[in-house]
Amino acid sequence: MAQTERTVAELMLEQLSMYGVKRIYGVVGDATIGFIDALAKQDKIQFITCKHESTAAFMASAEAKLTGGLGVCTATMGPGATNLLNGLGDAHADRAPVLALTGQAPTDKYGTATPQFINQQDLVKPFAAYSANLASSDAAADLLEKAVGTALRQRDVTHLSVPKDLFMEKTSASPRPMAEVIQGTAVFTKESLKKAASIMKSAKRPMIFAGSGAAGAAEELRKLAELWGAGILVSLGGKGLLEESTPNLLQGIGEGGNPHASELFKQADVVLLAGTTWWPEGHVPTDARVIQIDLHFNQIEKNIPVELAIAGKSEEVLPLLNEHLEGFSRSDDWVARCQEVKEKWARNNEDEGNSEGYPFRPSRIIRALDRTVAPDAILALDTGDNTVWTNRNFRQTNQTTVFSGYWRTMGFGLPAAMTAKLIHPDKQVVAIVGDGGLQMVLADLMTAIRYGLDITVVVMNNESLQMEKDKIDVMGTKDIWTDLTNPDFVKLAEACGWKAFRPVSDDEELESVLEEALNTGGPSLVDIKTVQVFFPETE
Ligand SMILES: Cc1ncc(C[n+]2csc(CCOP(=O)(O)OP(=O)(O)O)c2C)c(N)n1
Repeated sequence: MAQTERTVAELMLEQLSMYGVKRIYGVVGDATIGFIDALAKQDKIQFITCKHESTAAFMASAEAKLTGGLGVCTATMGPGATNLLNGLGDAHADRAPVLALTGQAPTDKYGTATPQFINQQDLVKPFAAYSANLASSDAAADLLEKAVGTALRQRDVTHLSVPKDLFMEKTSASPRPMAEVIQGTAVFTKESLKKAASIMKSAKRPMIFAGSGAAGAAEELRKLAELWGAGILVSLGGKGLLEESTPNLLQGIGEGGNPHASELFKQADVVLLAGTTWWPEGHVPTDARVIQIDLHFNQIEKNIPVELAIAGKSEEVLPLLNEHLEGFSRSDDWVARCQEVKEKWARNNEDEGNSEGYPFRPSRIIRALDRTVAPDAILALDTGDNTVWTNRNFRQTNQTTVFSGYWRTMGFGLPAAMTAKLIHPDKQVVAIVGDGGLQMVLADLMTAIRYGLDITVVVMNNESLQMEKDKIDVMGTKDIWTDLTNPDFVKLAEACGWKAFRPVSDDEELESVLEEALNTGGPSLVDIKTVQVFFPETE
C-alpha cells in the first residue's frame, strides 16, 4: 500500500498536534508561507497571529510557564527570527520549554548573500539547548522529535529553521511519537531524605522558602512549618500558594518583599527551598545550610549555596520529610519571632494600602486590585517598580501569577495576559504594567481585539521609567531620559477597540472603576495616574 505523502509542514503540524500543541504564536513571512498554508488547512492547532514576533515569543513562553508544557512560536527568516529573540531569552532564563520554528532561505540559496539570510543556529546559540536547520524533507520528523523532546526534557528553548522550499516538499515519513520520560518519582532515595532530615533537625532558626514549583504542596508546607517551627517565605511565583492567615507566613522577600522578614531570614540557620530558585542577594543568610527540592535537575544550577538537592516534586518529597520530623522539638522563641514579623508587616501593609491622595500611590492601587480581582484570577506582570509594588502589597489568595522572572523583560504583561486568556477562557485575567512596559508592546493591543480576549490591563502611569529613575537616584548619576512622553492611553486603547477607563479622584472610585473594567467583557484598560515614588522609600 502506498504510504501517505504529506508536505513537511503538514507532517510537522500533525506531529506537534500529536504532542499536544494547541496554539502556535507568530507573524506570517514569506519564508514560512508553506507552513502558514498548512496551518490554514487544518483545525487542530490554532494560529495566533501577533503584530510583532517578540510578542509571539513572549506568548509562547507564557504558554509554557502556565501549562508546564511546550510553547511554540514561529517567524520568518532574518528580521522575523531576530525579533523572536527577546521572548526566547525570557523562556530560556525561566526554563520554559519553547520551540521556535523559523523559515530559512531556500536550499539552493542557503548560505549565500541572499536577502535576509543569517546563520540562525549562531543567532539563537546562547538561548537554545538545541538548534538545527532542516536539510532534507525526510529528516523533518526526527528533527522535530529531537527539538520538542529536548525542550521538554531540558526545560529550555529549542529551534528548528526550515528552508522555505522544504516546508512544501512532500515526504513519505510519518509523524514520530516522542519517548515519554517519567520524571519526578523515585529519583530521590531514602538516604537523601534521611540526610535532609538530619540537616533539618540541626535547625534552631529554620526557614521555608516556597515558589511556584511547590504549587501542589500547600498543605504539606503548612504542616512542615508547624512541625519544624519554621517561618515561610514565598517567591513571586509562590504568592498564591498559601492563605494570608497561614501561621508564620511572612510573604515575599527581596525587593518588594516583607522588609522585616529579610532581617529575620538573614538569621536563619537551615533553609528549605521548595520549588523556587529565587535567592535575592542582600536579603539571604550567608552561612545557613540550604536544602533544595526541585523537580528539575537543571534548576539546581542557579547561584544558591545548596548543600543538598533533592530532585522530585515538592508534594511527594515533603510528606516524607514531615514523617522524619514528627516529634522534633522546635524553638518556640523562633516561632514567636516569625509571628511577630508577620503581624508587624500586616499592619504596615494595611496602612500603606490605605494611603490617600491623587495621583494614586502605588500601594493604594495594588491594594485596590487586591480587593477587586477574583480569588482565582491570573495575574500577568510586567517588569518595573509596578512589579515590585505588586509583590509588596498584593496579598494573594489563590491567584496564579505569570511574569518574567530571570530575564526581567519589559513588555511581558500584555502578551502573557493574552496567552492566559486563551488557555483559561473562563478565568479572570489581569495584567499589571507600567507605562514604559506597555509602550513596548502597544501594537499588540490589536491582537487582543482580533481574538476577542476578555482581559484587563491596569497601567500604573507614573510618566516615568521609575525603576531606572530609582537606580539613577541611588547612584547619583544624571537623569534626563527616564521621564516618558506618553500618549493618552484611554484614547489610544479606545481607538484600538478596547474599553478604557481612568479614575480621577481619590475615593472609592478607584475600586469601582476597577470593578467596572473587570466586568466589562472584551479587552479593557485602566489608566491610573500614579505618583512617582522612590522605591526603597516606605510609605
Ligand atoms: C526590554 C527591557 N528594556 C529595558 C529594561 C530595563 N528596565 C527595567 S525596569 C525599567 C523601567 C520600567 O518602566 P515602567 O514600565 O514605566 O515601569 P515603572 O518602573 O515606572 O513601574 C527599565 C527601563 C528591561 N528590563 N527590559
